[in-house]
Amino acid sequence: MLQALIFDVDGTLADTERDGHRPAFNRAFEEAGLDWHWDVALYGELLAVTGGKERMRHYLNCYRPDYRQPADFNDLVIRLHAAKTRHYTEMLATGAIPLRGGVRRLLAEARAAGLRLAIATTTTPANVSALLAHSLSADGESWFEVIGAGDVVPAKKPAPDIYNYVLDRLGLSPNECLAFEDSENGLKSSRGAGLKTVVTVNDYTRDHDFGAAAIVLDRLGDPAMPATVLAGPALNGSCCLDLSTLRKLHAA
Ligand code: XBP
Ligand code: MG
Repeated sequence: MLQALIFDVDGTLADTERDGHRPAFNRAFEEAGLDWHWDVALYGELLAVTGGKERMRHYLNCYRPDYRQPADFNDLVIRLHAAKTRHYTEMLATGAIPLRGGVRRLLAEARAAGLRLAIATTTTPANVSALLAHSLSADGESWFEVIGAGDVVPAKKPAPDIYNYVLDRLGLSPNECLAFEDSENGLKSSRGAGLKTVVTVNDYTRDHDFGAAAIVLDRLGDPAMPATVLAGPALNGSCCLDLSTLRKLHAA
């Protein structure tokens, strides 16, 4: 029996990376007087590494071999990341980043049907709270029984740890749940935890390898903006990925 749906956040619930996280990083860099700037294309490459602090270190190692680390480098990374989180959550508070098409519809359908909801993400917990409060609903966080986020597990996606953490807290086995992801790192993580996974692609992830997904779509879809299946079973006349299709995918 399908008991719970477990959602990734960035790229899956909302398109947060290009116009959310990326400018927030750039503002933090500018504010600190650093000449680091991540344009849209570079940021797409940097997304290969999950986690903001890890991403900054990766940038310096691979793109700025000239950079000389100060003695307090670890503190600098932590300070920059805290500033980035402040900029990002302030941006979310203005309602700047809406949920992706069909997300609200599916969450509401699942709640009405008594399915349990959870989150498994690499992003910082404050980012999840801000997105849910400002883009879903004032009580959006309470829609999710378990929120696994950020440094709560040391190994971020593509490691399966965050999904295992969430499954453990839900008290469910992977075959009682479905995961929702947008990226190859995310899919590796969910599959590594044994979860069947729905993928909705975005501009940064369209060309990733999603061979291990149960279905790949351009969005979850709703009547105003229907979903298109990119790989996997057809939606059988429905405009979107609804609960009956989800139950079939889960049972297949
Ligand atoms: C996406 C990420 C995150 C964000 C930045 O995670 O890789 O690192 O880009 O978040 P997911 P922080 O798709 O699993 O939600 O800066 O807070 O780490
Ligand atoms: Mg993601």
